[in-house]
Amino acid sequence: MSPLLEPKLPEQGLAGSYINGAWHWPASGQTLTIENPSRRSPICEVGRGGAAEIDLAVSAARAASTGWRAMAAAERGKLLAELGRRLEDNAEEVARVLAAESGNAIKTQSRGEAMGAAGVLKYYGGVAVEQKGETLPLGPGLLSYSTREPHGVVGSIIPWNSPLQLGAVKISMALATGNCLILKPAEDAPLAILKLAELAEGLFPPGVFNVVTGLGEEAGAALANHPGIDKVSFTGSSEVGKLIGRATADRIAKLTLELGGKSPTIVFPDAIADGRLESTAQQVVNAMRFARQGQSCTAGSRLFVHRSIWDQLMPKVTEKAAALKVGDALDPEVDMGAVINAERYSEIRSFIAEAEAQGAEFLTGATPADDPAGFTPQPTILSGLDNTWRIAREEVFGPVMVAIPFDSEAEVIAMANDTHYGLAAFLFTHDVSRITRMTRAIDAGWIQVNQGGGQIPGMSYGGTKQSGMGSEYSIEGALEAYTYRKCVTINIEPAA
Ligand code: TXE
Repeated sequence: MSPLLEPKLPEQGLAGSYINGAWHWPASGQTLTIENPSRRSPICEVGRGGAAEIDLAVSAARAASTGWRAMAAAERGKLLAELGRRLEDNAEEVARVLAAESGNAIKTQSRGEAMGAAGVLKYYGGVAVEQKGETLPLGPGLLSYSTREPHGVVGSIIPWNSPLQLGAVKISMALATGNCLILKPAEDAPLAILKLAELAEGLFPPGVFNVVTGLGEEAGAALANHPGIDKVSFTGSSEVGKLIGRATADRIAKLTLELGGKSPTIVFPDAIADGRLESTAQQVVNAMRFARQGQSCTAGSRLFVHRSIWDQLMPKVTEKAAALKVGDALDPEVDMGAVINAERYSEIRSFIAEAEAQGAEFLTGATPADDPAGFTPQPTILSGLDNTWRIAREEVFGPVMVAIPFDSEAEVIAMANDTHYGLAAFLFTHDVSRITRMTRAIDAGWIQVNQGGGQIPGMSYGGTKQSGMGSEYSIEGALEAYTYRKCVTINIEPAA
């Protein structure tokens, strides 16, 4: 076991699942080994929970639901904000756990993610009171008003690419709106979420916040299919999103999905004029999410560059990507760590090898080694291909950006939208009319102009087309997705 995490044994408390305010070892006694993808070495074992643990958690959550939804929103908000503060106070330790299990570098990603997750908890803690309804002025004889009611018990399933941030979003949205939650973290990276559950010990009433660790097809499927789950919130692959959609459709359970992306980054000539070359190139690299090895659903992985500035911009972008230091996510000097596991590494490898065989040109990077010491592909930028190639159409979920020149606005809009995804886009130009035309034309839930930043608490974030449904990070998104409107109309008798 690693001194990094020092996971507790069942008799010491932490044993994989946190159910009804206590640590729980799965009935089967089976475990999953959590590995450090930078070092290809085991970190610790967690419980391999399944249907039995989901049943227990659902019962606990249903029992807690009446009291939790009745609590004043301000009180619920205070508890969430307190969890955010506890996370902030322990951010460095949690960030180290996160870096070890996810492969995301402590310097560029994991430390920021721990603080970002705390910020999300505090944001929703503050806005929990905004769970407001509406009234209608119907004259003296009627009072008609609506309230926002929680669905009841929410099941959330999250991936491994940014587990703490995504977990914090799911916890916050469910709990702020008066729902109880069962969170199923990814089997590859559940440890930071367990740390968060440890920080939540004694904070929420038992059963309000539960974590069940286990495999997707076991614990995840049991959660999505459970009749006691009123709403499912899922972030992950489109393939599993569709499975969950089918499972919830049978009982009309509410559903939000945050799925993949193949986001365009579009650079017009004026974006490098007037001394902006350096900063634009840097933002293009940021948009690609190299700090997460490109394992981000928003990654600007298709770079469209106006042909007239290709020879100026591409060397700069390439130079900046190539300068990123790749290695062990816990090394304080490393910018880019490891991809999550052998399977993902090998898929990324085959995407790049296929493009190489088809004649793509490496501006930087190479087809990754067959059997590496850690799952650490290099930042890779490919050109000499077009938007129809598989590597330009499918989500690689690795540090691979394809660069394609364009000549006209109409041409680049057509290429940007020629995808079944519609999550994010990055646009680089300072021409207000062009910005307005382009932002109107591009199919994406989130368009950033002249920057490649991350999600902002308070701003609704979600995709169109096959990138998902529903939005996160804002109180409006939480109200739409985690509550329903209950309308009450009262016939008022006149005074006798
Ligand atoms: O995701 P999965 P994977 C995309 C990305 C990546 C690909 C595969 O392209 O390469 O998906 O990643 C749980 N019922 N994204 O295979 O399988 C699983 O345990 C219920 C984009 O790791 O979707 C985990 O908790 N749950 C994405 C979660 O689903 C199931 C982030 C995600 O795993 C399940 C991740 C089932 N049958 C991957 N099967 C994004 N939007 O950011 C698995 N799970």
